Amino acid sequence: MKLNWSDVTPHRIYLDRRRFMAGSVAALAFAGQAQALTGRPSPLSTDEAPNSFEEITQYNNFYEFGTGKEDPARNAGALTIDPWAVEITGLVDRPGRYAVEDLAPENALEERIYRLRCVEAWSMVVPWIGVPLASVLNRAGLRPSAKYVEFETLLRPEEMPGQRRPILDWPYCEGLRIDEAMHPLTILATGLYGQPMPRQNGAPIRLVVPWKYGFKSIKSIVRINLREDQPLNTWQQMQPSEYGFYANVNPEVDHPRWSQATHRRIGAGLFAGREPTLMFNGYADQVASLYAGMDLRVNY
Ligand SMILES: Nc1nc2c(c(=O)[nH]1)N[C@H]1C(S)=C(S)[C@@H](COP(=O)(O)O)O[C@H]1N2
Ligand SMILES: [Mo]
Repeated sequence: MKLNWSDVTPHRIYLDRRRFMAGSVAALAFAGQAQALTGRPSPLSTDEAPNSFEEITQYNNFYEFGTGKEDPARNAGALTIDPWAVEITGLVDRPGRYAVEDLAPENALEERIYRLRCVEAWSMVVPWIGVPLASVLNRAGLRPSAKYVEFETLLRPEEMPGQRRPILDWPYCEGLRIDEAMHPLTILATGLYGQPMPRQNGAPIRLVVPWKYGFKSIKSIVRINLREDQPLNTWQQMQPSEYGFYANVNPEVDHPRWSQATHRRIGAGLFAGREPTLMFNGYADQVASLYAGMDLRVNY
């Protein structure tokens, strides 16, 4: 297979950057903007080559900014992300409004290079920067009665043109079972590729759950609510026969309208073959035990 320059460059530059990351001058030069955000490397990262910054920021799903893959990059620029507060409510000892820096302080940031598999059967590898969601929930004082966590995206139709139309039941909501939320792979991300989170990717703070279909990884979060009963997530509410609460990546359980056995890797080239989809998106060793004894055809 012939690689061309644009195929190999992003990753090479990226590896070089990682090598020289200690010098923030290199980081600044790379980021090409005033602010750099670094996270220490994590053993939970994949060693697969990340997609390019262009791919990750130009091909997005963020229906608040439109349903086309290029709409978020085109329309998200107007979103006000400073000031921003995340409200933590429900079954915690310390409810309140928290600043993003309180939830994800710079000295706690980690880099997590994860596979991302969309339910639409495409995938990428993204070098996120963030903190374990568990660290945030622990600091908020999770109560034993909290069995589920619910997340909500900002509701602001003035700045989110997609919200002016009833495409989904706004605001976008998601949820996790507490053991999923506390799993070390689950993070709140505030950046990627060594810089603050681009708006089209869910600035200033979004969830990343790498073993689940991408729609679980809710963007631009303003509320985290701890509750006893299972929340209804937006896509399940829209189309319950097609999208469930769990949404674990599973090549053996097809979407009613397409196969989930394989996917297209973004950036792999027009003529690249499809890749086989792995159980739990390749994270089975770490997460399969969460679902022991559950029928994953019923709990899709
Ligand atoms: N608020 C919100 N979060 C969202 C979405 C959305 O439309 N709105 N799309 C989801 C889907 S379907 C995917 S695949 C991922 C895409 O994340 P990315 O654009 O950073 O790759 O975001 C998820 N989070
Ligand atoms: Mo998705």
